[in-house]
Amino acid sequence: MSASLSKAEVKKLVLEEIENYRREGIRFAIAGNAGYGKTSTLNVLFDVEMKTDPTQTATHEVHEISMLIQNVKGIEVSNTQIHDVNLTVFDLPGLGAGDNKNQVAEEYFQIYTKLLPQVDVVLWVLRADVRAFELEITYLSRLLKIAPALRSRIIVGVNFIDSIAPQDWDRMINNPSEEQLSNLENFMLRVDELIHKQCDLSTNITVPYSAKYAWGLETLFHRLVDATPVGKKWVFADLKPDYREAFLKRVHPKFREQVAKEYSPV
Ligand SMILES: Nc1nc2c(ncn2[C@@H]2O[C@H](COP(=O)(O)OP(=O)(O)OP(=O)(O)O)[C@@H](O)[C@H]2O)c(=O)[nH]1
Ligand SMILES: [Mg+2]
Repeated sequence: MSASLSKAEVKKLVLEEIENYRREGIRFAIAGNAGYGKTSTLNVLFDVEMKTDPTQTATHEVHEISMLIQNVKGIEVSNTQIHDVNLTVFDLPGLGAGDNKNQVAEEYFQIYTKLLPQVDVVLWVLRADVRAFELEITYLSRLLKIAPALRSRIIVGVNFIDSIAPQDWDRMINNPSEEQLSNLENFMLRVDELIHKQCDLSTNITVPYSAKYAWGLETLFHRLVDATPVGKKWVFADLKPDYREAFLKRVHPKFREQVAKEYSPV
């Protein structure tokens, strides 16, 4: 910023920028292979109930859920407290979906290339019990060639950690067993090597969780907030320490009704 600007002018510019961010809202997207629990993740993370399926492709088009975060007190613009900011989350169809796999994947990939460059944070979901990353490496590399700026906006979620070998999740304390934790550590090293390094992601963030057992969700929510661009992060500023719960209290109750109407299982 030029040194010749007065303090008042600088303030005005900053406030304008913040106001722009506010109007635009915050946008998250969830992406990855079919059946990796993308919709389930959003269901537990945002306390909604969209349709999922144990055997068939469940999400065939982009589902958009939009919630108003109320009473945001993080910042003042022109002496007016900002109260409401919109958070939109896009649930994408799975890339490897469909009977004619290549064709459908390609069609969905086009959706990815159009939508993802417009969002602030992408959660790219892997499965802890699937060790083949070819599909992810292929599509991530292609995507990043088309939209290199996404390098700093993609974080990796490792879902299904309850299913990692030897699948002996401790239900009493709702935690992975010692052996699962040790296997998870190795899995994360492979993710680092094959996804972050090979695809050249600059975020270097991998978050293990289980949507089924609601394990690791608080950390997942934190990582999404941490990855939000600096200009928009203030929206979450006064939610600490119980980020997600505090956040959900701020979302207008009508939001859940609306999502249920549009995307609930029939
Ligand atoms: N064991 C286990 N099952 C899970 C987990 N997350 C999701 N599932 C199950 O996996 C199946 C697929 O979940 P979805 O949420 O529909 O997966 P998706 O990635 O949205 O699938 P598409 O929309 O078809 O791309 C469902 O039966 C979920 O109950 C998890 O963490 N652990
Ligand atoms: Mg889905």
